[in-house]
Order: sequence, then structure tokens, then C-alpha cells
Amino acid sequence: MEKKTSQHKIIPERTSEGLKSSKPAKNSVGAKAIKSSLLHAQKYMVKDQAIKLSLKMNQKGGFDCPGCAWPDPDDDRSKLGEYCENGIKAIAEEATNKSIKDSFFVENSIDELLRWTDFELGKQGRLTRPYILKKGSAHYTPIKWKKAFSLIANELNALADPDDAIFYTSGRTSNEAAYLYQLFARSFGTNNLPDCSNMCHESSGVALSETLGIGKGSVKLEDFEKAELVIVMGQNPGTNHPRMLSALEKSKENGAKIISINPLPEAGLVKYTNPQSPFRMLTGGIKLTDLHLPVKLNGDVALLKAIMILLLEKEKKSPGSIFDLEFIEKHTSYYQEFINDLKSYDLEDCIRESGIIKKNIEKAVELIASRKKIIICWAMGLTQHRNGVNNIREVVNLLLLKGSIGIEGGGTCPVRGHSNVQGDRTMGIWEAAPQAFIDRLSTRYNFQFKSDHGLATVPAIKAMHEQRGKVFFGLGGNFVSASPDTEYTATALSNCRLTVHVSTKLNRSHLVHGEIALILPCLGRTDKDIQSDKEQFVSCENSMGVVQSSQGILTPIAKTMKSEVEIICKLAMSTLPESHLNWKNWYSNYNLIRDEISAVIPGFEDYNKRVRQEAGFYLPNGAREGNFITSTHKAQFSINPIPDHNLKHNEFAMMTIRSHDQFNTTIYGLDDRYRGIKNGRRVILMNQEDMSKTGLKKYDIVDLESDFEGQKRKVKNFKVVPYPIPQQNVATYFPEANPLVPIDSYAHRSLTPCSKYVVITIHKSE
Ligand SMILES: Nc1nc2c(c(=O)[nH]1)N[C@H]1C(S)=C(S)[C@@H](COP(=O)(O)OP(=O)(O)OC[C@H]3O[C@@H](n4cnc5c(=O)[nH]c(N)nc54)[C@H](O)[C@@H]3O)O[C@H]1N2
Ligand SMILES: Nc1nc2c(c(=O)[nH]1)N[C@H]1C(S)=C(S)[C@@H](COP(=O)(O)OP(=O)(O)OC[C@H]3O[C@@H](n4cnc5c(=O)[nH]c(N)nc54)[C@H](O)[C@@H]3O)O[C@H]1N2
Ligand SMILES: [Mo]
Repeated sequence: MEKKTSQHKIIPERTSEGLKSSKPAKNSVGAKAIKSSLLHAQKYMVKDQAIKLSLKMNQKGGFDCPGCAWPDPDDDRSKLGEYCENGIKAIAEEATNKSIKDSFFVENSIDELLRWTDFELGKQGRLTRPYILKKGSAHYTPIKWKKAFSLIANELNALADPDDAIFYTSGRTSNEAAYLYQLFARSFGTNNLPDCSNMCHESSGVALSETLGIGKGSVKLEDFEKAELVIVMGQNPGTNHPRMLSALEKSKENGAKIISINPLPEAGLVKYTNPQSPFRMLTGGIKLTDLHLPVKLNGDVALLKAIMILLLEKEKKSPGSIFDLEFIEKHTSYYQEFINDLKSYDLEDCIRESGIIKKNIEKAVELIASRKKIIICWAMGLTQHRNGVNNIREVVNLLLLKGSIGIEGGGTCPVRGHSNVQGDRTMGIWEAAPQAFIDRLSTRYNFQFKSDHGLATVPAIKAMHEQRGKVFFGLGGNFVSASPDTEYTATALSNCRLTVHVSTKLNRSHLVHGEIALILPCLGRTDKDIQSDKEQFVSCENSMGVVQSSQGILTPIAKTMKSEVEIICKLAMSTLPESHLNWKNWYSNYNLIRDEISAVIPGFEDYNKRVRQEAGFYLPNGAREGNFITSTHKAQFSINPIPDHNLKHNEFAMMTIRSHDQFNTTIYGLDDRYRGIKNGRRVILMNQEDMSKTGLKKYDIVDLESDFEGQKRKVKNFKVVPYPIPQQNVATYFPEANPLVPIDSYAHRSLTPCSKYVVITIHKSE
């Protein structure tokens, strides 16, 4: 029998009062961005801290911005700090002096707090001491650390099977904490290590490992200076990776062309004003995109096929003039199979499915045909589809035809999300870690670790829903809001005996709980971490495989918070009292943890020395070096059919995207400045023609319904906003629209929820 989590919905459904919308912006960053970040810093941070932090962010010897994973230049860092508006917002969110007091939980019950929006929850300040929600209680109350650890240990050790526990990780966790966390989970006896990557770039990891032999991108930051063409697909860098715009600016200055492939005309891609260039600030910025292709949602495979068919036609006329036949011959497998398949497609079908007019596809073909140093960047617009893995394999096909991988100025660039999500994977946060990794762990610790595959995010939710998962432990993140199918996931969590969250700030996942729930407050990136009287530092890996140290600079606002490393070690000591591992010393000296990593993970030799070098160090990368560690020892072409869509006339394909004022489920504010939206998040962006056809007017209030294999899901009170978006495509914000993403709708093979393609119908609210 299913339990009810609450009388009301997990996400409040109040409509956005005071919503305003105007035309989307053409320019990005510039003076407005500086003003916005300063206002934000002023509102939420103490002034001298704000200045101190912005000067240290992403500096050598400073701390790694807790925002995105875009790399910092190896040299030549601006004195102003490798700075961006959304980076400032991310640190303002963390480095607040405001904290949640015990009285807060006395005054507010769980049911009461569930009525609050994510924005309201996040603004309550830092969590500074552990809290427990006892069985049957409506309020959190304080608990001592020691008691909290022994409670978790008792619950874990009472499980009939270690696989009844689930250890989730979000991507802010440092390398040191991540390494120990996976070691703890595996020592406890489970490989259930789902992470945010399962919902993010997993499709990239699967596709790249199989075609190029490494699940990471191949380019370095400096390649952007040498590229002749950069293609940005399914990504909104102006908001989510603002520092990428200065890399694109450099590409442009050096003569490169830029193509953007995106259903929306995202501001950052149109025009950019570098905040660190007074000249650009005065002259109003640089135009980045040379060609914008407003592809239909999930029309990318069709578009890439159309492009490649036209390239093939040119190649046939003059063999070797378009494709790099020498590279193909020497370094790739399955070329002929790929070409035979490509020939079986009808160009006009591909063009129709892509939604782009032929003239513009031909323009893209012209830009690609004559260039070889090509970088393709992508993010969630490609990965979060049913055919997410195929999307990325098709990107690889194009790069292989051109011989653009493993050369200066060319290659793959999956732009990662969380600042250390790539590092967490390298450290073994992986439910499906390779056998070689398990073997190295087993050798190092003289213990046979299990090598079966554990549960990824979607299967973990299902296991809890079916009452197989009984303890949920989250190292960071906001599982209930970030996961698909909010109500289903909420039921899953509420089926657990115990839910535990290691967190910096209050979020919805603390309110959707097991029989017993714990909140364990931890230090963040900006906080000083002192253990045994010595200041410690941690390290992270950015989107391009550079490992760097990160050291906070602010005195923590309370002594009762612990570092993630200390929390994991103490958890291990209380849960596994017989463990012969060095948990006790590891948290007093992080160098010892790095020694372990050096011994187990290839590429980390001499970690303690190399991480202290000013700009860190690069990890080995086969694809970058032209060494493809695949089943054929070569890069592989692959065959990727065009997905069917078959939308009925009243159905829409909906993508769920980020606004300019959020970091995933952390909501900084209620505006989406570049898209011209103010003061509201419960909105649905719709094509004007579609609005006329369905009789909807601007700001009409609608309910959205998804119908997946006969199961209906509904959210209420969204306001319609007219927007330049392809017909039959609509957009809403994540996480408000997550209740509509069906749990069973996930990408083939990567199991990534299809957050960018939810079939819905739209109904005027009663
Ligand atoms: N400030 C800020 N920075 C962030 C984050 C944040 O929330 N806020 N989140 C971090 C994380 S974890 C991640 S993963 C990244 C996310 O970075 P992005 O992937 O840029 O984030 P989304 O908002 O999901 O945007 C997806 C983009 O893909 C486009 N798109 C959607 N569907 C399709 C499609 O079918 N084809 C094509 N070609 N395009 C499509 C959308 O229009 C949108 O521009 O950002 C990271 N950085
Ligand atoms: N519909 C839809 N759903 C999506 C997506 C989408 O595009 N559409 N995107 C997906 C993607 S790409 C991702 S990556 C996931 C994100 O999923 P998560 O990583 O689970 O979610 P976040 O919102 O990033 O987590 C925020 C919480 O992390 C905690 N936190 C912040 N800093 C720290 C820290 O330093 N240490 C610890 N321990 N905790 C900290 C805070 O308590 C904060 O509330 O969401 C996915 N969900
Ligand atoms: Mo992500």
C-alpha cells in the first residue's frame, strides 16, 4: 500500500503574481550583469566579505567557484577574479551570515514549510547544526553529532542487505570527500552510488566512452583560441556558463565562426559584452553567433544528418576535399557502415524533421566544409532526450568525418554542470564503476569489493518506491526537486526508514522524508576548513580535466558545522567499527587522502605535489592525444536513427530549462533577465501562432498535463508567455515542471530522465 506524503502537493502551485514579460534580450553580460551581481552581493553578503571573495574566486590559490565547471585559464587570469554574475550569485547564496535558528523549526512544521517555494526556503540562511525529525514528529529538533552518527550506523547495520541503502552525491563534493564516500559505501557492501550526473551528462559519458574511449571531452581551453569553427548545441552559456563567453570571444577575435543550434535565441549566444573589457563595455559588445539554427526540440539528429548528407555530396565531387580520409583510414572503425546508413536517408525528410529551412542548413554546410579545427560544445539540450546517447554519437560522427578530434583547435566539449561533477566520477562516484577500478581498490585495501552494478538515480527511485531502498543518504543536492516525477519520487523517499542529507542550505528534500530524517550541516567551498589546528584544502576537476586545489577563506559562521570529509570519516567509524581503514587519520590531514587517491587512480601520481602547482595539472586524456581506448582501439563511427515524434495536433513537446536566476533547484531570484521575464517562474513559453490556434492570450493561466503510457500527471497555474520558440514546442522551468517528467521516460542506455522532451497538453485553468 502506498503512503501519502502530505495532504498537499510537494511543490506549491501558487500562480506567479506580478509577472511581467518583454522581448528577449539580444546582448548579454555587460554593465547590467555587473549591476545585477553587485545588487545581489549587497543584499545577501557582508560588504568586505563580498570583495574578499570576488578577488579570490577562481584565482590560483583561491577557491573554486561553486557554480559551474567551466575551466579557468591556465595563465592570464584577470585580477578582477575569473568573474561572472552567476558565480557571484552562487557564492552570495553560500557565504551568507544568516543562519537557521532552532526556533525556526519550532515555529514552522514540515507541513507548513512544504507550502513555501524553493526561493523562500533557500533564503532562510545556512544550516549550522544537525537536526532530527523523529518518527511521527511534525518538527525538526536539534540533535548532537555523536547521536546522529550512531543513529545512522544503527539503521544501516539493521538492514537485511547492504543494497537496501542508497548513497547519492551531488556534484559539488570535492575529490577528497568523493573518494572517501565511495570507499565507505563499497566497504559497507553496496555499489548503490547514484549521482546528479545520472540526470545530467550521463548520455555524454556513455556515448563518448564507447566511440572515443573516454567519457570526457577532448578539448582544452586554449583550443578555443585556435579553433576555426565552434558549434554550440543545446546549451545556454550566457546563463549557465557565463565565463565560456569570454572563450568564445577569443575564438571570434582569432577569426573563428560560431554556429548555435538551439530552439531558443539565447541572449549569450547572440551578442556578448565582456565585463572585463572597458572597450567592449563602451562599444556595446561583440556579436558571437554567425549562424543561429532554431532546431525543433530533439531535431538534432535529423539536422546533423542533413548536414552530413550535404557534406557527402560535396565530398563525392572531389574526394578528400571535405572529409579527412587519412584520419578516417588510420584512426576510425565502421566508416563504411556509417556512410551506407547515411545514404539511406532522404534529405528532405531530415530537413523537415529538423525544422530548419534548407538555405540555412546549406549555410552551416559551407561553414563546416572548408574548416577542420572544429569544436562542438553541448549540454542538457542534447543529453536529456530519449535518444540522448545517440545525439552525442552523431556529434562524434561529424567530428570524425572532419578529422577534428585529437587536434589543436578541435574536438568534443561536453560542458559539465556542477563544479566538481566530473571529478566525483573520476574518484569513483559511479554505480557502474569499471572492473579495473574495483580491482585497484581491492588490491589497495586487501579486501574484495563487489563488482556488480549498483543503482543509478532512476532505478534508485524505483527501488525506494517498491520499498526495497530503505535508507537514503544524500551527500549534497536536492534529490526530490532535481529528480523526475516529483510526486512519485516523494513517495519513494517517504517509504524509507531513514533519509539523511548533508547540506549547506535548507531545501525541499529535507521536507519529504523517511520515517526518521536527519539534516547534517556542512562547510561549503568558501569556508575555511580547519582540522587538527591546520587549515586544509580540497581539490576539484573542471570540465576539461584540470585538477586544482580549492581553499575557502571565510571563518565558518558556526563551529558546529563539519566538513564533508569529517562527516564521512565519522560515519564510517561509527558504521564500520571493525574497519581497518585509516578513517581516523584521514580527516585530520587531507594529504593522507590524496596519497590514497595517488595510489589507486591513474593520472594522480604525485597528487600532493602536483595539486600545489599554481594552475593544477591535467589528467591524461586518450581522445585528446589521439589514442582511442575502445573495443577496436580506434575511434568509432556509429549508426543513429532519427527519432520519431508523432505529436498529436493538440500535443506539445515541453523542455524544462534553467532561468538566469537559479542554480538548479537553488532559486536566487524570480527573474530571467535575458529572456525578458520578471517576477515569476510558473510560466510556459509558447509560440504566438500556437497561442492563437489554441485561443490562449498572454498571461492566461493554464494547467499542464502529461500523458505517458496512460498515466496522467498534472501541474496547475502556469502563465502563458509568448516567445520565439518553434511551433508545437514549449518551455517551462526546472524544478517547477518536474512533476510532469514521467519516471519511466528516460534515455536509452544512460537512463537520464527526458527532461527536455515531455509530451503535454495545455488546458485553461478553471
Ligand atoms: N547559473 C547557473 N549555472 C549553471 C546551472 C544553473 O542552474 N545555473 N546548472 C549547472 C548544471 S548542473 C548544468 S548540467 C549546466 C546546464 O546548462 P544548460 O544545458 O545550458 O542548461 P539548460 O537550462 O538545461 O539549457 C539547455 C539549453 O538547451 C536548449 N535545448 C533544449 N532542448 C534542445 C534540443 O532538443 N536541441 C537543442 N539543440 N537544444 C535544446 C535549451 O533551449 C537551452 O538553451 O549548467 C550548470 N551551470
Ligand atoms: N526537469 C529537469 N530536472 C533536472 C534538470 C533539468 O534540466 N530539468 N537538470 C538535472 C541536472 S543537469 C542536475 S545536475 C540535477 C541537479 O541535482 P542536485 O545536484 O541534486 O541539485 P542541486 O539543486 O544542485 O542541489 C542543491 C542543494 O545542494 C546543497 N549544497 C550546496 N552546496 C553544497 C556543498 O558544498 N556541500 C553539500 N553537501 N551540499 C551543498 C544545498 O543544500 C542545496 O539546496 O538536476 C537534474 N534535474
Ligand atoms: Mo547538471
